[in-house]
Parts: sequence; C-alpha cells; structure tokens
Amino acid sequence: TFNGTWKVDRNENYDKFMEQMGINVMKRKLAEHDNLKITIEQNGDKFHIKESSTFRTKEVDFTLGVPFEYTMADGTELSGAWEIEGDMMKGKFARKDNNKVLTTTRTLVGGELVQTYNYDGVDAKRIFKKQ
Ligand code: MYR
Repeated sequence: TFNGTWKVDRNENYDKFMEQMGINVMKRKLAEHDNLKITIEQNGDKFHIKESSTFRTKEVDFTLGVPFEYTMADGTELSGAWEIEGDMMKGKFARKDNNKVLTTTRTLVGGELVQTYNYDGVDAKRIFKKQ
C-alpha cells in the first residue's frame, strides 16, 4: 500500500529534469532541498494527497483514470490522470502551456517510495522514506 506519510530522502538527476522543464537555476537550487513530504490516503480508486514542502502546502483529490488539474510549485499547470498497473502507479500529465507530456510513476522498493519523472527525454527520481 502507498498509504502513509513519505518524506523525500534523495534525488537522482532531478536538477537536469527541472532544467528540461525550464525552471531557472535559483528555483532549482531551492527545489533540490524542498523537504517534500506527501501523505497518501487511498480508498479504493480514490486518493487524497497532502503535499508539504518549503514552497507550500497543498491537498489534491483524484480518482484513478479520471483527469484532473495540478499546479506545480512554480505555477506550471498540468492536466492528466493516475492509473494503477500491477504494483505501480502510472501518471500521465500534459503541460497546459506547451502540451508536452510529463510521465511519472510511484512504486514501493524495499520499503521506500520511488517516484520517477520523465519529461522531454529526461528521467529523474525522487526517493521517499516512510515517516
Ligand atoms: C500527487 O499524486 O501527488 C498529485 C498529482 C501529481 C501530478 C503530477 C506530478 C508531477 C510533479 C512534477 C514536479 C516537477 C518539478 C519540476
């Protein structure tokens, strides 16, 4: 189960990913150490997510397979949906400003939550530990 509170522990290639997203170097430096914490509550195919970081706190509700809107910390707006395939959450979102696709997955690996990101040919990971 993905349920619980997860605190980011480390990032892989996140700076390059953010650069590809067009985020400037000052924001990237701050985002690399944003202390992101996500609380996931899944009930059937409905999810309630609480996100908190040095940038903001935010709550998001979605249903698997149903498109919703999400605004990133820098204001970039995305639209898309999460699905579950096997043990993996798979998200496919499009930026509203340029229609380019951002894909993301969540899996549990050795008690850690691994979130992958792909945008425009660049992959990154953020790895979270359970609190
Ligand atoms: C959630 O499940 O946490 C809420 C919905 C997430 C939507 C997609 C997440 C993409 C976040 C991209 C951040 C990239 C920063 C450059």
